[in-house]
Amino acid sequence: MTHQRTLTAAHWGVYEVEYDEQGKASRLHPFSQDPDPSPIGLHMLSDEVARLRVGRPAVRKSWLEKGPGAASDKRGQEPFVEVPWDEALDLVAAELKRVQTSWGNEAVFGGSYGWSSAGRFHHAQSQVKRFLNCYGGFVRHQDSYSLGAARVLMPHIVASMEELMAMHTSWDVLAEHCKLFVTFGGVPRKNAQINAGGATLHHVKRGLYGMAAKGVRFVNVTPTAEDLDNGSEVEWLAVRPNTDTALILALCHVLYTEKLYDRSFLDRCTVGFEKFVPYLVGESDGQPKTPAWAERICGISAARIASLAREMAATRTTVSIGWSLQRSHHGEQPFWALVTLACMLGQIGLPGGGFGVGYGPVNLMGSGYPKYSGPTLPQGTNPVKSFIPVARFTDMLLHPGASFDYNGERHTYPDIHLVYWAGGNPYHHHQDLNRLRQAWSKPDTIIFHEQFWTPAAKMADIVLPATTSLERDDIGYGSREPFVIAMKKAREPLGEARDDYDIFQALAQRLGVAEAHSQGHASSGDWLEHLYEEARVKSAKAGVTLPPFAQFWEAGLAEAKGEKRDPVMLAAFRTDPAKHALKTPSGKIEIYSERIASFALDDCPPHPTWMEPIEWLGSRTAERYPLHMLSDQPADKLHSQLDHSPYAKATKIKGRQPITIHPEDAAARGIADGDILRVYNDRGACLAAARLSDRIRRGVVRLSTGAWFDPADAGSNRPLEKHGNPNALTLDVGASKLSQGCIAQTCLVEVERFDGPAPPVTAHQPPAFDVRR
Ligand SMILES: Nc1nc2c(c(=O)[nH]1)N[C@H]1C(S)=C(S)[C@@H](COP(=O)(O)OP(=O)(O)OC[C@H]3O[C@@H](n4cnc5c(=O)[nH]c(N)nc54)[C@H](O)[C@@H]3O)O[C@H]1N2
Ligand SMILES: Nc1nc2c(c(=O)[nH]1)N[C@H]1C(S)=C(S)[C@@H](COP(=O)(O)OP(=O)(O)OC[C@H]3O[C@@H](n4cnc5c(=O)[nH]c(N)nc54)[C@H](O)[C@@H]3O)O[C@H]1N2
Ligand SMILES: [Mo]
Repeated sequence: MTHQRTLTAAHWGVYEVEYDEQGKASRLHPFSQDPDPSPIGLHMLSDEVARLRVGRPAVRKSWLEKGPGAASDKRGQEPFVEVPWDEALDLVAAELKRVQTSWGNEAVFGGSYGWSSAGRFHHAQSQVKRFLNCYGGFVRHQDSYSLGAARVLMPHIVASMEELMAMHTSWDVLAEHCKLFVTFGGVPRKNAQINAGGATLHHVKRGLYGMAAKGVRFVNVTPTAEDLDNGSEVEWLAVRPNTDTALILALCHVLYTEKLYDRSFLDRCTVGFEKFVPYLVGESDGQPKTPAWAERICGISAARIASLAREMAATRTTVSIGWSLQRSHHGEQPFWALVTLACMLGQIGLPGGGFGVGYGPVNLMGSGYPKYSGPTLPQGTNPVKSFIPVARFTDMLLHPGASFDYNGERHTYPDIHLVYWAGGNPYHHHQDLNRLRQAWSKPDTIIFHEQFWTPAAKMADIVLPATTSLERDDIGYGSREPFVIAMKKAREPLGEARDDYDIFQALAQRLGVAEAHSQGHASSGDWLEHLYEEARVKSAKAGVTLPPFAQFWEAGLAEAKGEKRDPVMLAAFRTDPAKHALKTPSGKIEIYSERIASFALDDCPPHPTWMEPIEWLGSRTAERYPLHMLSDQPADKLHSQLDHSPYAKATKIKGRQPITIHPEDAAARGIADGDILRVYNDRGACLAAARLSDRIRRGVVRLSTGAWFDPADAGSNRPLEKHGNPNALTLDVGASKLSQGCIAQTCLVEVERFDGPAPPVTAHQPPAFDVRR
């Protein structure tokens, strides 16, 4: 018997699975075709990762003994009792039935946000939605934590984020034609390790180095210079966080007053410029948006702002923005301002000119590979109309019946009795986790499918153990990636773990909806072939050919063959704006939006506007909390996934998440490199370990997300978080009434040396178990 390597895909890349003599999966290797593979997943087979697996179905003790709602404030503090699968499934089915009968499906929250694992069939978030749709529906979520503000704003003013992401000008075109690349928020290669569904060939390093080699000049507007490496020179403009809108408006002001803007592009391709100008020049509010005005807000010198505007107008320029900028209070504004700036420069649709909305956040942007539809699991239709903007989860639990604004409409929060989660970690992703903990006691029942004893799983009532990608057959497919991956099962499930699909099918049987759920497919294998073939037919229509399923599975991967185009964003629109009209109300780019004007929102005016964030370095709060905390994405993992792997653990200092701080800010507080710090504000406090760097602006600290939430005293309201989870400190309010997006990057803190004996980190321990009385 030969033990050939097989492939597996993760969001962060493809790995080759090596088998030992006995045929046991023993080691993971980087994908040999990948020029810049990610090390994040190399330890997925390690014992340290396995140690935290959920082994058997488990039920919180009071819930098991006294039923739904019992001692719900003790979630996370009580032991679990392990039960046999059949009993666990009976309990879940009965509870779904009870809630449906008593309050209807409007009482079930299945919004279940989260990235799950790569693999298009066993995608947990799609699985839970599909299952709940078969059983009468659920309250869903709208938009994402990633792009809360941008997803709502951009279709009003230019195009949906999906469309824009798919048409980004490729790296090769940028290298060839762009002369000046100005980016707000860097192009963090650490983030471009990821592509939803499976990155296959990582190309961002090659893209950036290639541009630098061709002589493209880079200007990086960011509080931390660490987010752009092109192997060469980068000019760093160390902006104050959350003030980019003011800076961009000042660039527009220079273009306007010095007549450096492209009148003909504005006339042909945009609407509303004349309604924006009175604001820009200060006619409408008495404040011209001059470089001097912007300097006081953003901290970049007026002289440099003015000269940068002139340089942009004089040469082929791309302006790019990272997603983190819209993950802030009034996060719509920097995106709208950037598009407006690009319109004034008039290079949209030209190779190497125009704007980008996300070079860096994921691997797909800048790809020259064809776009085609890969396999995805259909989720069915949801009869329940109630929804929430994704980041309003705590508000929903705290305020059932209250109303909220969203995208020009008013809606009402439903009254949730049951929360069903699969494939996400709300104790990772949500802001102000102490506030979430208060709300968490409201529902009668919280059910999780999890692979690991994450903080969220530990806070549930019923936890069902799910398999990992290595334990099931699946298909990896990421947008604008050249390969579809046959993710072959590499080992048997650990413990009693089952596939999410099998769990849902077993529940569907108990609830009488098995047929609808399986759609007549006898097994997961049937589903894979069906989904693949469906995608193959669809892709062929778009000119991309894939081999038949059997051939693909046998080969281990398939190359999506199609014309390799080097896209130029909005080129067709530029050439003929009438024929290639945008889906905005005017068909053109909207610098002023009549539609948003009609919403009459006090926190989202109808054109790009500088509005002070609720807290920032220029606000009163900064007198007490003088540091702006950025909580960016972690380099060593995807969100909270694999925080317990040896690779991620090696990045910690004294077991805590490092927090980057400027040496002068550290010195002023008597802090040395490696010291444990207490990071705090009125909302909470956490421990983190000082990492000194002069590549961060003074007054700014950076605490990457992902350290598993680890409150010292689970019983108190504002416990000390021991591990370095920034969401112990962040603010849980919406970006605006337009989008209600999450604003994780709007957060002020203070830090001090923590001199006492530091409490041990316990986040990477399984919960306590008890036996049934
Ligand atoms: N402060 C701050 N907070 C942030 C952000 C920030 O910038 N700053 N960023 C936000 C953003 S952009 C995002 S996208 C979110 C991410 O938030 P999440 O997507 O919730 O984070 P993950 O850690 O990826 O959670 C995925 C969970 O799914 C589980 N899982 C994986 N595969 C399977 C499976 O097959 N079955 C089941 N049942 N479970 C599975 C994993 O074990 C893990 O616990 O965080 C947001 N939170
Ligand atoms: N390794 C890894 N990669 C990831 C993820 C992960 O968890 N791990 N998550 C993925 C997901 S779900 C998403 S949504 C994307 C997110 O991608 P982004 O939103 O782009 O990522 P962030 O890491 O939050 O921020 C990137 C940079 O923006 C800068 N920045 C923050 N605030 C400001 C500001 O106000 N002004 C300016 N000019 N710059 C600012 C920060 O300094 C930071 O270096 O990343 C994806 N990629
Ligand atoms: Mo995200």
